[in-house]
Amino acid sequence: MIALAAAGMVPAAAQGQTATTAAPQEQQQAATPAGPSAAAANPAATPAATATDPTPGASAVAPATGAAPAFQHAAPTPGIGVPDGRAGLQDQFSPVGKEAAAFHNNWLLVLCAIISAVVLILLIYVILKFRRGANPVPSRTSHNTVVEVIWTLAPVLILVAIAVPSIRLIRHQYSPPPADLTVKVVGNQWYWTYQYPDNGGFEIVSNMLHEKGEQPAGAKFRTDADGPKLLAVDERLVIPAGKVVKFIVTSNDVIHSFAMPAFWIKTDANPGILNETWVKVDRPGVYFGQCSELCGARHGFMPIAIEVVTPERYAQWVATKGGTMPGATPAAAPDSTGSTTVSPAAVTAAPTPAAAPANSSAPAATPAAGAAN
Ligand SMILES: [Cu+2]
Repeated sequence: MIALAAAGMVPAAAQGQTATTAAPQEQQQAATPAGPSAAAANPAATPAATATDPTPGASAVAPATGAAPAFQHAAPTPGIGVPDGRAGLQDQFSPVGKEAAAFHNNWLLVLCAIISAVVLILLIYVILKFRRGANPVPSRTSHNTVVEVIWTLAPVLILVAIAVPSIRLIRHQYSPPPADLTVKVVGNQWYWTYQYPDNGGFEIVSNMLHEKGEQPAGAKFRTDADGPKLLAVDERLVIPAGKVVKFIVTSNDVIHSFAMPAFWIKTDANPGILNETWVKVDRPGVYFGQCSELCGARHGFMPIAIEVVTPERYAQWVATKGGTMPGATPAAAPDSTGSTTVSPAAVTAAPTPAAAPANSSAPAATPAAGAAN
């Protein structure tokens, strides 16, 4: 709805009620020059018809390919990248995730089971063998060197057996390979913005999709093709498959947390601090996560959806957002001027000082948000 309002899809009078909540995002949209961002908001703002019918805005921002085809988002696969009620971990699709899940499932769980079984068997043995009925005269044994050496050494060996793969995993997690693409992830109360500095610096604003009948007037509502309830968003974070993607994570207001269970990611988004994590996902698909740090009234309603696409489709998607691919410099938009005009815009678009007071008027914002539901 907020994106709609900013894009002028909703009459100004209609937004009056939610003006307070709309403020930060509206500023963000308004601060961005008419070019890429306004057009970027368009596909989201236009209800379902967009998919088949490219809007004038979308074609206008695609100098690279001439006629930009509308980008078809993929539908999620059941049981992949979504919680499905299972007891264990979600299937993993990043190198770190695969290593961590294997470490957990094939090593930690097995060790836990063996230790629990050994302790249980010893307990049962002691209870039966040394019960009072069988030992009218109790033993007065107080030391046994062999047993003492065993119960000291065995835990040490177990800890070493856990520490070695654990430290190796941490090393892999925090020493990423050189990045092919960097995406800046910014948490906001209560939505995410994603910036693509390597693709011309455009920014997308990602809001949760509401259920049919609950969506703000004129806004798109969730369908199953978008994803599950409370997880589907209007604008997904799109990354190319098979590439090392670095996420730089920060926040505009309070502490959020950027979490994607299928990629083994959970990184706090702290205002004023840049955290870093990375993924390399080979399987194209849609994956869902949520903000995982209690960040205010609508903390539960700022999901994260990452769509992994082939590099060719990634270039298409970037074109629909008015971005550029590094290396493939289009004649219409020289790289250097493109990036210099966009970069300051991206900086001014970050509504850090302005947004803070608007957001901190929580009492006003919360009832409005409630009313929007
Ligand atoms: Cu949050």
